[in-house]
Parts: sequence; C-alpha cells; structure tokens
Amino acid sequence: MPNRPSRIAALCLLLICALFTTACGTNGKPPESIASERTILVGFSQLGAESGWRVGNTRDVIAAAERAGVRLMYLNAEQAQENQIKAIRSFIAYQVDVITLAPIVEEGWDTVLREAKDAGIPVLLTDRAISVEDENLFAGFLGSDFLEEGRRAGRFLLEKTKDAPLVRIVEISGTINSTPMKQRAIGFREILDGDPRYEIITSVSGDFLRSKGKECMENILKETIDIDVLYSHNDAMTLGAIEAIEAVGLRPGEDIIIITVDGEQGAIDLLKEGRINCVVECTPLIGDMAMELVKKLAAGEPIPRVTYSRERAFTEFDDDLDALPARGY
Ligand code: GYE
Repeated sequence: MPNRPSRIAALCLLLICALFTTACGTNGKPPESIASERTILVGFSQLGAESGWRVGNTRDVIAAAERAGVRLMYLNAEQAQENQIKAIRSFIAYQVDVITLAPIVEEGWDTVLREAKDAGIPVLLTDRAISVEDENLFAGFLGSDFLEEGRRAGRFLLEKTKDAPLVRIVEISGTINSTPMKQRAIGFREILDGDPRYEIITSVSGDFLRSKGKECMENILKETIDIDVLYSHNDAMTLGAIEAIEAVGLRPGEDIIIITVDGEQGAIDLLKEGRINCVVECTPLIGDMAMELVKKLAAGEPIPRVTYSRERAFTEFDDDLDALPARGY
C-alpha cells in the first residue's frame, strides 16, 4: 500500500499529464473545434435481417462508418419494434452524437423520439419513414422513393400488356404498415387505376420474407392458376413465389409475368434468364450518404428533410443487361 504523501504525488502527476495531453491535443484551437474533431459516435438501430437487401444494407452502413472514421454502435432489432425502442433508449443512455433509425413500421415512435430530442440527439431516418405528430422529432430521411418504385412497376406492366384484353394480378406485399409496403402499393395502383383491363385479384402480405412469399403463392395457386401477373414487393418473396409457381408446372416469366422490387443479384440473374420480367431497383447501398449526413448533424449543421437515392428499373426490354456491373447485394 503506498503511503498518503506518495498517493498525493501520484495524483498530482496524473493531473499534470492530463493538462499536458489536453494542451497538446488542442494545438491552441478553440474548444468547439476540439469537439468536431473527436470521433463521432452513432447508434444505428437496424430493423432486422429479413432479406438479402437488409443484410446488404447493414454491411454497407458498417463499412461506410469505418471508411468515414465514425464509431458505430449497431443493434439488430430482429423484426420487433419494441427492440428498436429499447435500442434507441440505450443509445440515449450512452449519449451518442447521432442516432440512425431504420424503422420497421411507420407508427409508434412519438414517445421515444421525444426522449431523444430532449437529450439533444438528432435522429436520421434511413431506408423507411415514420408518421409522427411533430415532424421535428427527426432531422431528415435518407432512402428510396417507394412511391416512384410502385409507379415504375405499373409503367412496365402497361407497356408489357398493352394489347392484353384482361390482366389478372396477384400482389404479394411487404411488412404491413411499413413505408415500402404502403407506397409500392399506392404507386402501382396510381398507374393502372382507370384502366378496367387491370384487376388485382388478391393482395396478401408476405412480410418481405422468402419463406412467406413461397407460402402465400402456394395458397393462391390452390385457389386459381388463372393468374397473368405477380407483383411482389421484394426479391426475397419473389424467389420464394417462383419456387411455388414452378412446383405447379407453370413457367415464371412466360405463363406469369413477374415484377419484383430491390435488384438483388439473384433477381437480376433470373431477369437475364427470362424467369423475371421486371426488376424495380431499390438500393440498400446508402451507407456513404448516411455518413455524410451524420457528420453534418454531429456538427450541428442542417440537412435536407428528404434525400432520395437514384434508382431505375431493369426490364426484359433493356439491351444492356449483360453489361450491368455486379450489384453488390
Ligand atoms: O425492399 C426489402 C427489405 O425497406 C426498402 O425492406 C426496404 C425493404 C426492401 O426487407 O427487401
């Protein structure tokens, strides 16, 4: 046990060292620039790992944070909103600089986002949007224009079926009450509404999961095989549905027109093979953009309310499919 005077001496030494490192570290700069130079800490609440899209998104955000020198605390909520709420509360307790939230559904965020706001932590929504009473509870949204994705799907179908007398459509939608599920449905209908040839004979949710996409399609095919089109809200469900279609001896892409959303490599490969007719792109590769916005928020700078990724549709009418670079997800 060191005696009392030597303990005091050790303490003094520590204090001097601390003063010295602080002085060296500042280089005579004002305190605000010290704050902006320290590593930014971000809490990222990801909603789950339900699809190739989601896994690609997580991977991309983690890699982008590393590139940007941002420290990322990543929590996977495994498809449960309550886990996301817990994650946000733990980020607040940890006093992160910025929270990025990929919300599973639109409703139910007011209370926890008010807590973040009271703690002075800006929240950036990535991928999906939310509906809150006070729009100031989040700083901005970064992701895809899901309404436009739905329209792109509808426009392809109009072109593909311009001479058809009647078009019977099956829709397998995403997670109920999620932004992509709602908007992809609205955009699609917006294009086809008013043309009596188009009939959505059934619309069911496959929760963005391959297994459920397959199950939904199996059930629908038990009722009828008189189907002209499958419009599926993501590639994972489409791949499952295609299995079900082939199991009853029908040819996807020929007997049934297949329209899917995301643009995973697997879907693009099936488009090239003629087993999918249209892939509406939705990119999960938004990590670098997210980090740019995070840095602005950490510096107290304003960001745009909405930042959309640039996207397109890939269809059987394109002649550049073979030249497409690898998708990366
Ligand atoms: O389309 C789907 C994923 O929110 C845009 O979620 C995302 C969707 C994407 O599971 O594959």
